[in-house]
Amino acid sequence: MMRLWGRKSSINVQKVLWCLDELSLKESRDFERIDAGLHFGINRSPEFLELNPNGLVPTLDDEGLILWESNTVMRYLVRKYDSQEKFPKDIASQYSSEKWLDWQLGTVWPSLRGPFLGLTRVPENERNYASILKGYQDSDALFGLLDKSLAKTDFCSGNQFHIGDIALALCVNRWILLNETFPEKTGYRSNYKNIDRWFKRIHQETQFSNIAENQLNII
Ligand SMILES: N[C@@H](CCC(=O)N[C@@H](CS)C(=O)NCC(=O)O)C(=O)O
Repeated sequence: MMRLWGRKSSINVQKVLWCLDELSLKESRDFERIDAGLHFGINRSPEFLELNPNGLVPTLDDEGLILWESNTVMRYLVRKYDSQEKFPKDIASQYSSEKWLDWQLGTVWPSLRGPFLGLTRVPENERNYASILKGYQDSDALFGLLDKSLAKTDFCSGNQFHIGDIALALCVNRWILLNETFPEKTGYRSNYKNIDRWFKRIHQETQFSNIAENQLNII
């Protein structure tokens, strides 16, 4: 059986769990999940480092194929298990989704990660509030770019949901929650109407809430 290492509170594990859910692959029936990371440990053990030398989650073992990097794991799951054609396969949708996946990993998350970790993991008296504010405001500006794109389409890569939406919706969720929880530390959050409409659609039409609704466990 496919095995996935990772705690449910990790944004990168959530991407994979959400993708598995969209593909109707169920925990215990189709895959085994092993809690790992943070207080669960395991991810620094020699056995785990043999699988993923980064010592990070998610890590997947599918019939001996070991994969890490959440976006790559999602790409793989869709390629191998999307027999129902849940996700669009035409080249335009596929590569538009790829573009947003890379943007999430290389551009958005590097800005939002600092405020997220700073406010949820770093003890209060050690927090660098200037850097938290800057990171949050940088991400806020970046989401303006996503908002503009979403004025033209229902989802990130066209009018159908794709894995680019998964990666970005989980970032948007943290961007909203951080501001709601620590408004005086994040500063202003823009009111982006197209993101709002898209995020509502994500709630209504996808398995998002199974994976990420109770997000206060991020803290
Ligand atoms: N680029 C990697 C990053 C993986 C990553 O940073 N994982 C974090 C959780 S989100 C982790 O394993 N942190 C160590 C821990 O939880 O102990 C990916 O997308 O999978």
